[in-house]
Amino acid sequence: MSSERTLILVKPDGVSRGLIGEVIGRLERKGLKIVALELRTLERSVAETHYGEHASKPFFGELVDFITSGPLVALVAEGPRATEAARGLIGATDPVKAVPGSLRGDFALEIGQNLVHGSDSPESAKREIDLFFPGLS
Ligand code: IDP
Repeated sequence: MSSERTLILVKPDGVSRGLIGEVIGRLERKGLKIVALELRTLERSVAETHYGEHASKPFFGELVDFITSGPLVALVAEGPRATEAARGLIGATDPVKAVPGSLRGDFALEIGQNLVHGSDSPESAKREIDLFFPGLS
């Protein structure tokens, strides 16, 4: 079966709450393979590029402040339809609406601190992997 790569971030709230293992464990138990992984604190310029599609939104400044506020874990997960599979594990953007059993449904309450990022399409995944792990998409 053909394989695909996707970018996952354990956001600073997930790292500070000790949930790195929980996120990675769920990705691995689903069958996705971790092919790159790094703990890093983002520069504002990288965060602004990553979230560029939201630049005109009222919450953009808050979003960049938050994602640069401390270390996050960036990783590339690989598997069949990896982007769709990971989005299913992560759950809806608003954690109150995310179904129980998803990461956001189980571990988050606030939209601004929703624990995990996952690329929203294979095209976004390629762009995001190129930003975080050049050459790996
Ligand atoms: P996604 O992370 O589920 O793909 P996006 O719509 O791409 O959701 O939004 C990116 C991130 O921006 C969200 O994960 C969330 O943390 C933040 N965000 C989205 N909408 C709002 C909002 O209305 N207020 C504050 N933060 C928001």
